[in-house]
Amino acid sequence: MSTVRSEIAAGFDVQKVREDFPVLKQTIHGMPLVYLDSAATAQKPFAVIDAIRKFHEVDCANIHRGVHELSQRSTAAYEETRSKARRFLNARFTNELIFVRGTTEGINLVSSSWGRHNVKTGDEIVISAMEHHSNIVPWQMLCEEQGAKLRVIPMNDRGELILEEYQKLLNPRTRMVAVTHVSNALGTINPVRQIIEMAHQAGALALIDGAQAAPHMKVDVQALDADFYAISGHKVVGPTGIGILYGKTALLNAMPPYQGGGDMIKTVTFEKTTYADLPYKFEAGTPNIAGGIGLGAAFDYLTHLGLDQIAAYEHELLLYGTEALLRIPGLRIIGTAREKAAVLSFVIEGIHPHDIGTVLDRQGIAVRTGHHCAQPVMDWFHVPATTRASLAFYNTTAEIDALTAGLKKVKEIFS
Ligand code: 7TS
Repeated sequence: MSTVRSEIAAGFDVQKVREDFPVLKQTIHGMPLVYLDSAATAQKPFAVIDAIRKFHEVDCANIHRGVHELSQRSTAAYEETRSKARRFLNARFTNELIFVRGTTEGINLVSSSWGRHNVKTGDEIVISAMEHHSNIVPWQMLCEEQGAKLRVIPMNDRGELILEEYQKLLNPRTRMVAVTHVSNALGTINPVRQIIEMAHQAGALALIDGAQAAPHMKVDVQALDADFYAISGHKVVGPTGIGILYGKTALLNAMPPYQGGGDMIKTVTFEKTTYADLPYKFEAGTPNIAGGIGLGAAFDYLTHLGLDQIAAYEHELLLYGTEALLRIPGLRIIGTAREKAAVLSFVIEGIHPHDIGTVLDRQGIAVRTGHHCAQPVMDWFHVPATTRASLAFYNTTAEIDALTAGLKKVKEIFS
């Protein structure tokens, strides 16, 4: 299996791929940019930039309301992205894909609309110890409002969820299990198929935060049997301010609207409003049309490159990077799961991550330092913050070499 993976990776022409990303061709503080912060946001290929530009230059109009040519064009392009999202996530029906601002809004939509109508006093919501704040806080808010209880699946020292403990948390009061597919702070790839199955056996629903999975691996919401799956456009080389929430038809149909306004109604009188059918019931107001169209180009781009090819190549980068970092004395990698995406979170004894990030930046190397919006993960590992190099398919082993050289300089300065 791993030989097959490395053969696929060997066939990946990263130099050619890099030509598609104009932002990568620049120097920062006189050094070539080494962008290692793709978990925060991915860079954008020409295909996405051009699609957004074409919309504004040629097709700009509001959607779902005009008989005129421009409105028809913009509506068609925007709705085409919904079909592309269906194929990208392998959903069954196009109306199961709701446009949202991003993963955060997708989760808030479910916790508000589904949550307020299905979670009562004494009910329980299960999340995990490695969630991004966006998959903690909305559930916490819901629990406070409804008098429900938030329960947390613990993890082991490698940063893997402990499924035996998860099993113990499940009971007839469990309404929802909301877990990340891939951890942004640790890189752990969770066994979400199994997690969902266990939730269903307990009579609960399952929401998967796919923000960090969708850019790096093939996602199949039907094979996973996820009830809800949320992704952010900007992490899949698309624009910011747009994302997709997948939900099963029957669940979405039974849920009340999230926001009221234009485009989500059938009829309005002062006495009563009737709501539009799926997916429009959840899409009040003029959306991020350009973003939606750009997202469609992003789906095409990743599909064309091949998610399996991307995953194989990034895995090789992860192995290379892990080995390289471990050669640095005093460096400890936080997150060593056996199933891991290309995230390298680490601490260096005696040096604060912000100092590391600042010195690296002077060398043109962009990493993220801090708690990565996952403060409970930092608490669990007893570190205030980490430095995180998050890799994408446009990164190279030479860039990892630049990172290790940069870290050697950090050590010289601070020791
Ligand atoms: N869930 C996970 C696992 C994430 O990594 C992020 C963003 C989100 C949800 C929220 O996504 P948004 O697009 O709605 O903001 N993670 C990061 C990060 O790791 N660094 O910056 C943002």
